[in-house]
This record gives sequence, C-alpha cells and structure tokens, in this order.
Amino acid sequence: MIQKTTIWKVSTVLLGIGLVSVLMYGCPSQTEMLDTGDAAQRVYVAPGEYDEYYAFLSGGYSGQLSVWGLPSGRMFRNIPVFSQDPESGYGYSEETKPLLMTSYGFIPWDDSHHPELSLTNSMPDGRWMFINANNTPRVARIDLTSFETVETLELPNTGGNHASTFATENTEYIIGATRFSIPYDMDMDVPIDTYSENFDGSLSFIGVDDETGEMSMDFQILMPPYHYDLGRAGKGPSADWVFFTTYNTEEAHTLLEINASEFDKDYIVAVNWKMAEEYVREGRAETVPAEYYHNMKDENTSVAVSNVHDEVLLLDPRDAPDMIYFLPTPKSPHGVDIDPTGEYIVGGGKLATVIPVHSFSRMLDAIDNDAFEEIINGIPVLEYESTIVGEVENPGLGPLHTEFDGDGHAYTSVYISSEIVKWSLETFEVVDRIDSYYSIGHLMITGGDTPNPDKRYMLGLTKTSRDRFLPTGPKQLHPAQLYDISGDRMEMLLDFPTIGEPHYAQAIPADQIRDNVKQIYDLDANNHPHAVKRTADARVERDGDVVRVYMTNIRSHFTPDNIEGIRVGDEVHFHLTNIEQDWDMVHGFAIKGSNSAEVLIAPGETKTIVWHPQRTGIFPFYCTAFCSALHQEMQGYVRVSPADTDVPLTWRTGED
Ligand SMILES: [Cu+2]
Repeated sequence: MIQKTTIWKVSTVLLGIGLVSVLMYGCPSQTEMLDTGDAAQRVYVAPGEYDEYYAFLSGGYSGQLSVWGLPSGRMFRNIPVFSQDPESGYGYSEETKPLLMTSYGFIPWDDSHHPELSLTNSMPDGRWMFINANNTPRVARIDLTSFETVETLELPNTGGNHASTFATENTEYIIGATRFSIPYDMDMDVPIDTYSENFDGSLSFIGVDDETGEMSMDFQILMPPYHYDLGRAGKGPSADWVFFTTYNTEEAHTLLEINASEFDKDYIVAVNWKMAEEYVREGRAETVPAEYYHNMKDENTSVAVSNVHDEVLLLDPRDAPDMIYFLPTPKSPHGVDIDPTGEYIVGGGKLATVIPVHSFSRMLDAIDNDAFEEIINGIPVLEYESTIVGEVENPGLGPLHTEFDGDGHAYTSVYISSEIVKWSLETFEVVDRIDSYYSIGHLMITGGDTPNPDKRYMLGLTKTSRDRFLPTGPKQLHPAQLYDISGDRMEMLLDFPTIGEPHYAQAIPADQIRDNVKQIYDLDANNHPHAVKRTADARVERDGDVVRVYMTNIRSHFTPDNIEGIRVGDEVHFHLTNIEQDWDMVHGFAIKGSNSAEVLIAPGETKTIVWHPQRTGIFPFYCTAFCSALHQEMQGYVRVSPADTDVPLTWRTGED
C-alpha cells in the first residue's frame, strides 16, 4: 500500500513537471535551419584532406573511447580501454590482459564515461587522455602517440567512479569520487538500513607523474555518505581548487527517485587540493587497508604488468581545517563547470528551475567571514547567498552541463526540454536556444572547458535518436550533433551516429597531436622477452606442457608455418613478432578452435595468444589482416597429437 502511494507520488511529480514544461516553454523552439548547402560546406572535408580537430567520445557501456574528426564527423578509431576488443585483440593478448585486472578479478567489460586530455597551464597538451570506468571504479591513461591504453588504476573504497576523470591545471592530479556511498571498511557486511552509521563517501586524488604519466593513488578524502556526481578543476585564480557535485544529501538508500529529491539544495564540494596535498605530506592522513590493482604497460618490454596495493592514505576533513567547503546548490546538481576566467562555478541542478552560478571570489570572502550555515563532519557549509552571484532564469527543464565560448557566454545542455541554452555571463540571461535531437546529456565546445576556448564548434551528445535515422530495431543509436557557435546564434550543422553511448567528449586541434603519432614500433627497441627479430631465430620450445612458438610475421609468411608434436592438453603460447618496419603493415593471427579470438600485431610489435588444443587433428592458422596480394597464402598448420604421443616437436618453413 505504501509502495503504491509512493509510485503515485512519483507519477504526479513527473506529470507536474511535464505540465509545467508545456506551460513554461510551450512548443519547442524552432531550430535555426541553415541553408543545407551552406551547412554541408562547413562540415565538408574533401577526400584526402584532414579534419581540424580530433574529438574523443567516450563509449559509455561499450567501455571504449572513439576518435572522430571534426567538423566532418568521420570516425577514425575505436580505442579499447575497459573492454576486450574483438578488432585488435586488446584484452585477449597476454600483453594486454593485465590492463583489465582488478581486485574483483579479470573484468572484460565496463562502462566508460568522461575522457579528459592531459593539461599544461589548464590547456590540453596532447600527451595523454584519461577516462574513467564507472562500474568497477578505475581510471585509465591512453598514450596519444600510439592511441593505446597503457595504464589502468583501480580506485579503492569507491562505489562507482562517475565524477572522473578531470585534471588539475598541470595534470598534477586526476580526480575521482564515489558515486554511491558504501561502507569504507573493505567487504563490510552490514544491513543496508544502517546506511547513515556505516556508509561513507570518498573523493580520490590520483597523482600523475609529469614525465611518464604514470598514475598513483595519492590520497582520498573521507566524506559524508552522499552521492558524488561530477567534478571539475578550477583554473586561473581557482586553479588550486577542485569542485564536485553531490546528490542524495538526504542519505536515502531506497527509492532514490523520491527520497533523494526531498531537499531544495544539495551541495557543490570545493576542495583546496594544494592544501590537502600539504596536509597529506605533513602526515595528517591515516593509512587504511585497501585492495586495488595498478596495471601498466612496461615501456621496455611492452607487456602490461599488474601490481596489487593494500593500503591508501585517507584524510578526514576534521583533521584538515580550511581545506574543504560545501556550497549549497539547487537541486540534485549534475554538472559543475568553471568558466574560462576561473571565477564562475556553474551548477547543473537537474531538478532546479534556475542555473545557479557561484562566484569563486565571493566564496573566498565567505570563508574569510565565516559565513557558515553549519558544519558537517568537519566541512563548513557556506551560506547560499554568500557565494551565489546569479541564477539564470527560464533555462529550460533539466539543465545538466555547461561549457563556454570565451566570449562571455555559457552553453548549457538541458535534458528534459531537449535543448541547448546560451546565456550571458554578464547578465545571466538566456540569449539563444536551440533544439537538440533528442534529450541531450553532455555537450562539448572545442576548448570549452579551458581558459581559452575556440569559439568554433559545439558537439551535443544526445540520448535518443527516434526519427532521425533509418531505424534498426527497437534500440536506437545515440547520436552526436555538431553546431557552429562562431556567430551570435547557434546553428546546427550535422547529425551523426556514434558508438555506444557517449557521456562526454574532448577535442583538441589536430596539429597538436598529428605529428607526434607513432607509425611503427621500432624493432630494435623491442625488448619483449619473447620477441624474435630475425626469421632465422624463429623456433618452438617445449617446457613440460607449455609450448612456446617464437614466430615472425612478414609479407607474406609466418615462420614457422608447419608445427608438429603439439599434444592435447598443452598450453601453446604463440609469440608473434611483426618484423615489418613500414607504416600500416599490420598482421593478424587466428587459429582454429582458439577461444582467444585473434590478435593484430603492429609493425615492430610482439603479441602473444595462448591456445589450449583440446582435440587431435590438423589446425590451420592464418593472417587475419589483408596485408599483401598474397595475403591469402599467409597461413600454416599445426598438427595436434594425443597427450601420450611420441611425435617429436618439429617446425619448419619451406624445407622438405
Ligand atoms: Cu599478413
């Protein structure tokens, strides 16, 4: 009975919202329709020409990161990060499998959300890309010379890492936070209704080595058991600070749709990370047990290696004064975004009727004046009026994320009324609005989260496509829409399909990356322990049940290509070295009955597939990448004999 009443309440609330939206907003605004020839010209990149920007779109539930050109909307590559990849063999090859290791074992698939380019002076420097795994909390680093995932780091004491990845001004830290509060003590088995006593929140500060990019779990901050949604680092005057949004300050653990929407305001958390770092260096953090994996590709061997850590530094705000504050913000805010000057902190109150804008300088004054409403677990709550500097009226229904054009305007995606609103950072008034198709989540402006945006393009990442494309079954794709924002009015240029469900994107001028992109792996620098660099060194070795095939690949043969003396029950390691040194001369390897799929090997690289032959017989293997006119001839055979066979181990290529 109670449940039914509650469900009624939800429906009434939603009906109310719908009604209000119709009354307030009437029909959706008319899309500014460009002359289609004009729009086509603005996105047209002639065959053989390059795009101006690389754009990186998260894959959402595909766990990947895809790379696109702007303005053309052409896809270049899908980079596997938190998921095995049936195209490249990432997560199947022995060299890459450790990157998917966690304290919960090998996880072949996760949910990737927010890509972040590494920063120097708050500007993208084109070195690395970071992205979070939302489900089993992790962050990953992608090397932008190879466009490959080279490192993953698990976040302990975290239940869902959504507020990640966002970088401080010189990538000193990548931040993360628990989306769902959970008991901080590992594996704690308690009734869920002891939420308030036993559950905690946490913020994570992941250090990044300036030279190598290597990440480390530097410290965490203990937080009240709220939910932490998104984050951003400050810039300019606010560069020493990072900001997170909270929801569920009600501390509900059931029916959150209602129970986490009771309060008028939740909080934006402001953390002085430099001060936090000092406190940690002074020894104010406590060492607490934790179990988490750190996996990284070894630069020398190119083999990823896992390390397990068993403790983490935890800073309690009660032991760290003047470091962290709550800014009351209506209502269950989602995005928190900092304008190019570093002065404005914009909340995306997804249930709020206004877009609240806090002032960083007023925040500092409020702290100086002790303008506190209360103190929660050592964290002062600043008075709303003391920090707020504007409320954007009539912003549409369900504001989520904001980026900036560097020309005095902010652009906020609005989910329920399915539009983007452009508003002035001077008057806090809406100056333009445009429909999105449909139900927009994040938006991204070229450089729109930096101190120096390019007032060029805006990409809207929408949740449903409905009637926009040829239908392909009940599930619709999640499209991206490209807008020109160089003029006074926003203009839609292009609508294109994406991979998975992009939750955020980052873009960088192509010339910051293009010339640094690797074309081959240098064979001389290949220090893989099982590499063979000359066909003459190719061989097969047996050690008990383990057989190692040291095989070279070059147009158009494998060496060796006939192998006999393999036994049922063996564990066969195919160590494949592509000894080509030409760009794009990729070979692949697949053998019948292998459950490891196939693997692609770039020029100069060594990759390993493990095969467990379960039956006797002749097993063909072949190159899966079309590499030459005689690609079809790039093949071989393995003979598998019974476990007790006396067939000797032999291998050859071409000899009688
Ligand atoms: Cu080939």
